[in-house]
Amino acid sequence: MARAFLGLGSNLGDKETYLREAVATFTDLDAVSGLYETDPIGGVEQDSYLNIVIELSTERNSRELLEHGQTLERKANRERKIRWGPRTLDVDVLWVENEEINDPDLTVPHPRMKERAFVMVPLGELAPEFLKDWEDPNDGEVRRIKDW
Ligand code: A4P
Ligand code: MG
Repeated sequence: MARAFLGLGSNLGDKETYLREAVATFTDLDAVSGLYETDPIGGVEQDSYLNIVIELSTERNSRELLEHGQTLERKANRERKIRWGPRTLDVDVLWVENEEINDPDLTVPHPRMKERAFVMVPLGELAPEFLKDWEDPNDGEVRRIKDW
Protein backbone atom coordinates (compact mmCIF):
# COMPACT_ATOMS: atom_id res chain seq x y z
CA MET A 1 0.00 0.00 0.00
CA ALA A 2 1.29 3.43 -0.92
CA ARG A 3 0.17 6.85 0.20
CA ALA A 4 -0.69 9.14 -2.73
CA PHE A 5 -2.06 12.65 -3.31
CA LEU A 6 -4.01 13.89 -6.32
CA GLY A 7 -5.11 17.45 -7.09
CA LEU A 8 -8.51 18.02 -8.70
CA GLY A 9 -9.80 21.27 -10.20
CA SER A 10 -12.88 22.47 -12.08
CA ASN A 11 -13.75 25.88 -13.50
CA LEU A 12 -16.73 25.28 -15.75
CA GLY A 13 -20.35 24.30 -15.25
CA ASP A 14 -21.49 22.64 -12.06
CA LYS A 15 -17.97 22.53 -10.67
CA GLU A 16 -18.75 20.94 -7.33
CA THR A 17 -20.73 18.13 -8.96
CA TYR A 18 -17.83 17.35 -11.32
CA LEU A 19 -15.53 17.09 -8.32
CA ARG A 20 -17.98 14.97 -6.31
CA GLU A 21 -18.57 12.54 -9.19
CA ALA A 22 -14.82 12.18 -9.68
CA VAL A 23 -14.10 11.60 -5.98
CA ALA A 24 -16.83 8.94 -5.81
CA THR A 25 -14.93 6.76 -8.31
CA PHE A 26 -11.88 6.28 -6.04
CA THR A 27 -12.27 2.99 -4.15
CA ASP A 28 -8.86 3.60 -2.54
CA LEU A 29 -9.84 7.01 -1.14
CA ASP A 30 -8.49 7.86 2.30
CA ALA A 31 -9.26 11.57 2.84
CA VAL A 32 -10.43 14.71 1.06
CA SER A 33 -9.32 18.27 1.83
CA GLY A 34 -11.76 21.11 2.32
CA LEU A 35 -13.32 22.61 -0.81
CA TYR A 36 -11.49 25.73 -2.03
CA GLU A 37 -12.50 28.51 -4.38
CA THR A 38 -9.36 29.83 -6.09
CA ASP A 39 -8.39 32.60 -8.50
CA PRO A 40 -7.44 31.19 -11.93
CA ILE A 41 -3.68 31.00 -12.53
CA GLY A 42 -2.21 31.21 -16.03
CA GLY A 43 -3.98 30.71 -19.35
CA VAL A 44 -6.94 32.69 -20.57
CA GLU A 45 -9.57 31.19 -18.33
CA GLN A 46 -11.73 33.74 -16.58
CA ASP A 47 -13.86 31.93 -14.06
CA SER A 48 -12.64 30.92 -10.62
CA TYR A 49 -11.77 27.30 -9.91
CA LEU A 50 -12.92 24.89 -7.27
CA ASN A 51 -9.93 22.85 -6.06
CA ILE A 52 -9.48 19.91 -3.72
CA VAL A 53 -6.69 17.48 -2.90
CA ILE A 54 -7.46 13.83 -2.20
CA GLU A 55 -5.37 11.28 -0.33
CA LEU A 56 -5.31 7.63 -1.33
CA SER A 57 -4.05 4.43 0.27
CA THR A 58 -3.49 2.58 -2.92
CA GLU A 59 -2.09 -0.46 -4.70
CA ARG A 60 -1.98 1.61 -7.89
CA ASN A 61 1.18 3.23 -9.21
CA SER A 62 1.55 6.75 -10.65
CA ARG A 63 0.77 5.69 -14.20
CA GLU A 64 -2.39 3.83 -13.20
CA LEU A 65 -3.51 6.90 -11.26
CA LEU A 66 -2.77 9.15 -14.26
CA GLU A 67 -4.86 6.86 -16.48
CA HIS A 68 -7.74 6.87 -14.01
CA GLY A 69 -7.58 10.68 -13.88
CA GLN A 70 -7.54 10.97 -17.67
CA THR A 71 -10.57 8.69 -17.95
CA LEU A 72 -12.42 10.96 -15.53
CA GLU A 73 -11.37 14.08 -17.48
CA ARG A 74 -12.63 12.58 -20.72
CA LYS A 75 -15.98 11.64 -19.18
CA ALA A 76 -16.45 15.11 -17.68
CA ASN A 77 -15.34 16.98 -20.79
CA ARG A 78 -17.75 15.03 -22.97
CA GLU A 79 -20.53 16.90 -21.17
CA ARG A 80 -19.07 20.34 -21.57
CA LYS A 81 -21.27 22.97 -23.15
CA ILE A 82 -18.75 25.52 -24.44
CA ARG A 83 -16.61 24.28 -27.29
CA TRP A 84 -12.90 24.85 -26.64
CA GLY A 85 -13.94 26.29 -23.30
CA PRO A 86 -12.19 25.84 -19.99
CA ARG A 87 -12.00 22.44 -18.33
CA THR A 88 -14.80 20.83 -16.40
CA LEU A 89 -12.25 18.61 -14.70
CA ASP A 90 -8.48 18.51 -14.34
CA VAL A 91 -6.76 15.72 -12.39
CA ASP A 92 -3.08 15.98 -11.45
CA VAL A 93 -0.98 13.26 -9.83
CA LEU A 94 0.90 15.24 -7.18
CA TRP A 95 2.94 12.76 -5.17
CA VAL A 96 3.10 8.99 -4.75
CA GLU A 97 5.06 7.33 -1.96
CA ASN A 98 8.45 5.97 -3.14
CA GLU A 99 7.86 6.99 -6.75
CA GLU A 100 9.89 9.33 -8.90
CA ILE A 101 8.85 9.35 -12.56
CA ASN A 102 10.38 11.39 -15.38
CA ASP A 103 8.63 10.13 -18.50
CA PRO A 104 7.64 12.40 -21.41
CA ASP A 105 3.97 12.18 -20.40
CA LEU A 106 4.28 11.82 -16.64
CA THR A 107 6.36 13.62 -14.03
CA VAL A 108 5.94 12.67 -10.36
CA PRO A 109 6.17 14.45 -7.97
CA HIS A 110 4.28 17.09 -9.96
CA PRO A 111 6.94 19.61 -11.06
CA ARG A 112 4.80 22.72 -10.53
CA MET A 113 2.93 21.84 -7.36
CA LYS A 114 5.03 24.06 -5.08
CA GLU A 115 4.36 27.11 -7.28
CA ARG A 116 0.65 26.77 -6.68
CA ALA A 117 -1.14 27.77 -3.52
CA PHE A 118 -4.34 26.15 -4.89
CA VAL A 119 -2.50 22.81 -4.60
CA MET A 120 -0.33 23.35 -1.52
CA VAL A 121 -2.94 24.84 0.82
CA PRO A 122 -5.41 21.92 0.51
CA LEU A 123 -2.50 19.45 0.48
CA GLY A 124 -1.22 20.97 3.72
CA GLU A 125 -4.53 20.17 5.41
CA LEU A 126 -3.98 16.47 4.77
CA ALA A 127 -0.18 16.38 5.06
CA PRO A 128 1.29 19.39 6.89
CA GLU A 129 4.83 18.05 6.36
CA PHE A 130 4.64 19.28 2.72
CA LEU A 131 4.45 22.88 3.98
CA LYS A 132 7.68 22.71 5.96
CA ASP A 133 9.94 24.32 3.33
CA TRP A 134 7.19 25.88 1.25
CA GLU A 135 6.93 29.58 0.53
CA ASP A 136 3.49 30.81 -0.47
CA PRO A 137 3.82 32.51 -3.92
CA ASN A 138 0.81 34.72 -3.04
CA ASP A 139 -0.37 34.43 -6.62
CA GLY A 140 -4.11 34.63 -6.10
CA GLU A 141 -6.82 34.05 -3.53
CA VAL A 142 -7.33 30.57 -2.11
CA ARG A 143 -10.55 30.60 -0.10
CA ARG A 144 -11.70 27.61 1.91
CA ILE A 145 -15.47 27.39 1.36
CA LYS A 146 -16.40 24.38 3.48
CA ASP A 147 -15.48 20.90 4.67
CA TRP A 148 -15.84 18.20 2.05
N1 A4P B 1 1.38 15.05 -17.05
C1 A4P B 1 2.70 14.96 -16.72
N2 A4P B 1 2.85 14.76 -15.41
C2 A4P B 1 1.60 14.73 -14.89
C3 A4P B 1 1.10 14.54 -13.56
N3 A4P B 1 1.94 14.35 -12.51
N4 A4P B 1 -0.24 14.55 -13.37
C4 A4P B 1 0.92 15.26 -18.42
C5 A4P B 1 -1.09 14.74 -14.44
N5 A4P B 1 -0.68 14.92 -15.73
C6 A4P B 1 0.65 14.91 -15.94
O1 A4P B 1 -2.01 17.96 -18.77
C7 A4P B 1 -1.10 17.88 -19.83
C8 A4P B 1 -0.30 16.60 -19.73
O2 A4P B 1 0.46 16.58 -18.57
C9 A4P B 1 -1.12 15.34 -19.66
O3 A4P B 1 -1.40 14.82 -20.91
C10 A4P B 1 -0.21 14.37 -18.86
O4 A4P B 1 0.30 13.34 -19.68
P1 A4P B 1 -3.46 18.47 -19.01
O5 A4P B 1 -4.15 18.48 -17.70
O6 A4P B 1 -4.06 17.69 -20.09
O7 A4P B 1 -3.19 19.93 -19.60
P2 A4P B 1 -3.24 21.29 -18.88
O8 A4P B 1 -3.99 21.14 -17.62
O9 A4P B 1 -3.71 22.31 -19.86
O10 A4P B 1 -1.72 21.59 -18.65
P3 A4P B 1 -0.95 21.61 -17.32
O11 A4P B 1 0.34 22.31 -17.52
O12 A4P B 1 -0.92 20.26 -16.72
O13 A4P B 1 -1.86 22.53 -16.52
P4 A4P B 1 -2.17 22.27 -15.05
O14 A4P B 1 -0.87 22.28 -14.39
O15 A4P B 1 -3.00 21.08 -14.86
O16 A4P B 1 -2.95 23.56 -14.71
N6 A4P B 1 -5.82 27.80 -11.48
C11 A4P B 1 -6.47 27.45 -10.35
N7 A4P B 1 -6.80 28.39 -9.45
N8 A4P B 1 -6.78 26.12 -10.10
C12 A4P B 1 -6.45 25.12 -10.98
O17 A4P B 1 -6.76 23.95 -10.73
N9 A4P B 1 -5.38 24.53 -13.09
C13 A4P B 1 -4.75 24.85 -14.20
C14 A4P B 1 -4.28 23.78 -15.10
C15 A4P B 1 -4.41 26.26 -14.51
N10 A4P B 1 -4.82 27.20 -13.51
C16 A4P B 1 -5.46 26.84 -12.39
C17 A4P B 1 -5.76 25.47 -12.17
MG1 MG C 1 -3.42 18.98 -15.60
